Amino acid sequence: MICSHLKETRQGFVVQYQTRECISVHIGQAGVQIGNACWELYCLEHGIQQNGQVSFESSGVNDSSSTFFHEIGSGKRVPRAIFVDLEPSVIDEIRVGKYSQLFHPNQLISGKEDAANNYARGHYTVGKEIIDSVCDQIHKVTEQCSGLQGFLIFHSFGGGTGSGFTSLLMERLSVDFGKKTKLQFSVYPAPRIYTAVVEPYNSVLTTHTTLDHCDCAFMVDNEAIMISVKCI
Ligand SMILES: Nc1nc2c(ncn2[C@@H]2O[C@H](COP(=O)(O)OP(=O)(O)OP(=O)(O)O)[C@@H](O)[C@H]2O)c(=O)[nH]1
Ligand SMILES: [Mg+2]
Repeated sequence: MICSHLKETRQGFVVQYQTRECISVHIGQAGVQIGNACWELYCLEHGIQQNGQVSFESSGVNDSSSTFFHEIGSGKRVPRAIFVDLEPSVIDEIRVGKYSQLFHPNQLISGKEDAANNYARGHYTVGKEIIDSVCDQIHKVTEQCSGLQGFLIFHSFGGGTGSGFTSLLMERLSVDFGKKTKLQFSVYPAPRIYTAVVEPYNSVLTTHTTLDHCDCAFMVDNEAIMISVKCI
C-alpha cells in the first residue's frame, strides 16, 4: 500500500507527497554511540520530546519527520531505528538514558559477549546467534513503512561487531530487500587512536565482504574527528 499525504505549501497550494522512509541500523559501540547522539539531534530538529511526544510549538507544522519517525496511536513518534551490539553495556546506556522512553525495548538488541575485536567472531560465531532476531526486528520496522527508501548503517571498521556483524547483516539485507539502497556511515580506524592492533585487518575484511552490497559509503577518519572535536 502506498501511503500519501496532503500538505499545504507556503504559497497556499495543496500538494500530495508520498512518505519515503529510511531505517537506521546502529551496530557495535561506535555505531550505537553515534546513534545516541544523532537521534537526540533528530528529535530537536523535529520538535520531538524525550518521550516521543511532539512539542506543542511544532505540532502540525510539518510532517517531514515521518521519514525517520513512525507515529503510533497516542501521537507518539518512534524512531525507525535499530541498535545492535553483541555485548550489553553500550546499549544499556540508552536503556537508562534520557531518551530511554523514545525507543521500544525491541529496538535495542544486545547479546551477552562481544566480538573481542575479532571479525570472525562478529561474522561467523557470536554474530550468527543474534542475526535472526535482528533481521526479524528489521522486518517488523519495514512493515510500518509505506514506501521504504533504504537503510542507513552506522558502524566502525575496526571493531569485531562493527566489521564482522555489519558485513553479515549487509549480506542478509541484500537477500531480503534486494533493490533497497544501503548507505554506510563508517568510522575509519586511525593509527594514533587504535583500540586494537587488528583494526586494519578487520577493515580490509569488512570492505571486501560489503563491497558488493553497499551503494554508497561515507567514511569518517577518526583522527580527523578527534582533531575537530579538540578545536571546538
Ligand atoms: N568516533 C568514534 N569512534 C569510536 C567510538 N566508539 C568506538 N570507536 C572506534 O571504533 C573502533 C573500535 O570499534 P568498536 O565500535 O568499539 O567495536 P565494536 O563494533 O563494539 O566491536 P567489538 O567490541 O569488538 O565487539 C576504534 O577505532 C574506536 O576508536 C565513538 O563513539 N566514536
Ligand atoms: Mg564493542
